[in-house]
Amino acid sequence: MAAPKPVGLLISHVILDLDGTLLNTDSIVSRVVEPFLVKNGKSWDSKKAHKLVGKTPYEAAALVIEDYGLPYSTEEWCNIKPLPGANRLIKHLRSNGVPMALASNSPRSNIEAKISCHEGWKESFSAIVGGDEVEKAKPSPDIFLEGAKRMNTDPSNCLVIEDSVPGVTAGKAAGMHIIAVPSVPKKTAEFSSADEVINSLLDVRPEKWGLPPFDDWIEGTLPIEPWFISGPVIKGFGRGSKVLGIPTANLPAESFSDLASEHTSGVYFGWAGLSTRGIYKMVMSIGWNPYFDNTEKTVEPWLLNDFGEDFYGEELHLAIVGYIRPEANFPSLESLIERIHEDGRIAEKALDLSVYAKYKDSPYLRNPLQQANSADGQAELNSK
Ligand code: RBF
Ligand code: MG
Repeated sequence: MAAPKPVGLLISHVILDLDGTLLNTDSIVSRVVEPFLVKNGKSWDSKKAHKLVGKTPYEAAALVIEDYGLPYSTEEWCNIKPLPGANRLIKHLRSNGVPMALASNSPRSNIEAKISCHEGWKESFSAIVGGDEVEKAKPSPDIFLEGAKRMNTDPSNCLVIEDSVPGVTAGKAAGMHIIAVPSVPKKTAEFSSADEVINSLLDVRPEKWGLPPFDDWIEGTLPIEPWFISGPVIKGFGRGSKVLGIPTANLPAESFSDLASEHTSGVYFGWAGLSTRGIYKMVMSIGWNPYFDNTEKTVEPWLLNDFGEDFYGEELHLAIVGYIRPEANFPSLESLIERIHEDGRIAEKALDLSVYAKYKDSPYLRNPLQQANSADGQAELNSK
């Protein structure tokens, strides 16, 4: 992560983009495009779709749906889930009295429909500006300038959080400070005009901008709303035990296209259930392994236990309960290995804390089907 360019303690207001920044708008694409393809006799290749989405900003995909006037009820908007860290960020800024605006190219009515699904969101914004309320959409600065104006503040006091290149361009043109949270991986070069580029909203450090810091980190870990995934253990790249001495029990990429778009990359930890063996502590990486420059997103859990044998094909159930850090690149393989072992020690220790230990008894770890329908829809993978 690039360090932010120095700023004075001038920032007092935050302006947030909606699609792809707070909301996982990508899911709307799979939920609309998939049935459409199927209806037209094409088979749905979720892997391809993910790549396709990766090439254009998620926001553009959402706008296509809006442009074509595809009928979307309020209820359907509610299928779009908040991105990791969105609720946490909104709550934090609100409870610390930092005024926030929402600035989106979407029509105002769509914004209203989308945020009405999420408790406490609407009340948290002192201004909402839609694409239909200004002359020119992003990358023009109009939307952001209007947001500042409605909050009665100067653009230079505003910190913008944006996932798209046009959004970053718009914010810069408005004379604001920008944190980019790219929805699309490996394109960080295009975001070089942003003041900071981060992986997910979990990595926002408000104190870097003179705003009140988060106080929810515990012993180097961040509790998250748990999510649940499962699948048969497959062979990874053969780099696990052979090169690193870290045998990861990889899950098949095809089976978590939803998950892949729903959960940003990073190092997480939690509990792992193996159908025939028991429940173990686990630390995992999700993402593109920047050190190896993978082209596909992978989920690589490392079970913190010495099994003494492989267990490919066995059903693995995971409860992911905490976050440690973004995936990073490293100057050497040794430093990567050292860091992964450090992650293991952090997870091992943290999982004894009651906030995390309580999930060890999740029924899902033993019988995923049981929880697949609850758990806030987070275990959809399982129904595939
Ligand atoms: N790969 C990276 O390129 N960067 C990382 O920061 C990184 N962190 C990891 C953290 C943990 C806990 C684990 C289990 C793996 C991590 N990896 C990371 C992935 C690692 O490179 C991968 O598991 C091996 O290449 C085996 O495929
Ligand atoms: Mg966006």
